[in-house]
Amino acid sequence: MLEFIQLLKQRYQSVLSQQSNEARRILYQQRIDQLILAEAFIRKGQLLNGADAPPLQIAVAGPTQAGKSSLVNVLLSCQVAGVSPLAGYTVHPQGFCHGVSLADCHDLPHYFGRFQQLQQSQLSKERYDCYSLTVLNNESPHLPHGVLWDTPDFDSIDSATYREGVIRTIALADVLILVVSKEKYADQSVWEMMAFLEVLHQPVVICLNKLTEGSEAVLINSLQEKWRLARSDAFPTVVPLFYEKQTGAPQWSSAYTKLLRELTQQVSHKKQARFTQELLQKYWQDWLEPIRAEHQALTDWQALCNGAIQAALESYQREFLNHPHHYETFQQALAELLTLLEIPGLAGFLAGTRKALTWPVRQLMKLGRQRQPIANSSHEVALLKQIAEHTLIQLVDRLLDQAEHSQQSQWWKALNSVLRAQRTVLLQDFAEAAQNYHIDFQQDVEHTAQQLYHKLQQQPMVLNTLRATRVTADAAVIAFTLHTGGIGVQDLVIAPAMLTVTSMLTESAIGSYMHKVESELKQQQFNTVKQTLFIGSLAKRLLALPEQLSTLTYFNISLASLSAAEQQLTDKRHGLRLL
Ligand SMILES: Nc1nc2c(ncn2[C@@H]2O[C@H](COP(=O)(O)OP(=O)(O)OP(=O)(O)O)[C@@H](O)[C@H]2O)c(=O)[nH]1
Ligand SMILES: [Mg+2]
Repeated sequence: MLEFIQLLKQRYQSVLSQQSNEARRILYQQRIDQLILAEAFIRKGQLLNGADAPPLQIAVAGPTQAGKSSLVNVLLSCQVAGVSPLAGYTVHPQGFCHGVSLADCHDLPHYFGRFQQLQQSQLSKERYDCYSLTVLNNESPHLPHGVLWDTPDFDSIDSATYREGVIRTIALADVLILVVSKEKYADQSVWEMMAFLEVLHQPVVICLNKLTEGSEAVLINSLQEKWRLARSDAFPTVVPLFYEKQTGAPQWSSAYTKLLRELTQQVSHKKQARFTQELLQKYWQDWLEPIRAEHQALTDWQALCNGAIQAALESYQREFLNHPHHYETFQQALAELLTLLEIPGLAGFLAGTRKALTWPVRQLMKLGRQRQPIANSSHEVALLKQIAEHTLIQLVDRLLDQAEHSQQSQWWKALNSVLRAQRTVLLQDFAEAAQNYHIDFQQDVEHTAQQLYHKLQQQPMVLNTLRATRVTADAAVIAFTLHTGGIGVQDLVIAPAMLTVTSMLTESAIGSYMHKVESELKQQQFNTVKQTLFIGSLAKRLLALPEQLSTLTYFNISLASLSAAEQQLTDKRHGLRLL
């Protein structure tokens, strides 16, 4: 699950960097924050399940200039956190070990992941993904032993750049101290953050800083109201901190000395796994919204491709297989048949042109038999190429339609660019495949001719009539010329001699057998064209186009990895263990 959340976060970050729609940018930024929180909370669960539990963690958080660092110093009873009147002064999480050693915190680097642990003095504004841990030797009366974290603000303009550190530190905390000043307590950013953190179920203390004597009652009431609007858990203890002119720092009243110690008694990690599960479930559907939309777009694309391929096959049937003038393949089989018949007088015919008198006619036919010119002149190959071109034109239309009307308009636009870029290569490959198919299919044509020849041998009457007819010899010459490239396949279809021979055969005793082999040949041809060309070449390439979409712009998370993660989430028994 952790890996899946990290993958999701990383994809959101790269998609965000390319996103220009402002509303989407805001939404995606929120989701990245949620994912950072989820990732951190899962890591906290791992930390708690480790061999030795980490010491108590308390985080001080709040808007800029609220006095967070000042309060950290007060609670620790020493000046260790940097305080400044410059907004956004603290930019790294800084942990201070009170009564605990660095060795006690040895698991924290694992928790912080890519954040590097440095000495406080090494922290620099050049790099935000760092934190420091400083061991203190003094004992403060206000704090139990543990790590107290000063955190960067979450509301200044720059805070977006170091927000991850804030979220990671807050998710680690067993207790959260929210510091707000009287100027800042009503800010929307504060209450959005408090609402966002409710899923962590942490005990919270609110420190209301920079107060003037007597103003606290009204402000606390107002705070309560804001809390109630933002969260559904009980309103926490509010510690009023008065503005101290002489020290320039907040005063922690002795009345609250025991507060934090008491609060830490409430800390329980028993429900960590359940809370993590709740957190994931709360956001899951939102996080996956663009991924599901992409999957939907992919499904829509598959449907478009299948529809286009279906239409292409229908037009192949209509324009070729079932077209009385265009269908040439069976005629070719008949031409092949003629080369198998030993036709008296044919040699004489050829002698004039070929000086091959001594050769048996069948040998001569073999010599002339070439498949390439047939494919080149084939009306079928030309038609297949046209159908492929038309299919792509139709698909581009549908893509543009989707780009205009679908919610995933960017996805469709990008797919359209990929298709445009690939169009020529796709068509070239298809044309090559069509040519190869046509050449290979000559074998089936020859096989049909053989079938007819054997049938004729059983019908000596028909065979003899054929051999004795002058028109058969004419047709045989035409068939021969076809192989030498002298005529094209289409010429063959309309050649009168061929037409006559065809009618003779159709009306003969083998007429019904001819119909049978013709329809078998057609069926075989349809299946071959469908499988090798439209499915094996065109559809396969078209369906693979979305893989070429840039992962910078798209999530590209597979259905399989999404399903595996969902399985973990819903399968409670294993899910909790995996967390
Ligand atoms: N006089 C007075 N000044 C205070 C008090 N608390 C904080 N300040 C001043 O407020 C300013 C900001 O205090 P910080 O503690 O640095 O505030 P912060 O919340 O850590 O601010 P960032 O790190 O910038 O987010 C400093 O100039 C402090 O001296 C207070 O109780 N009294
Ligand atoms: Mg600070």
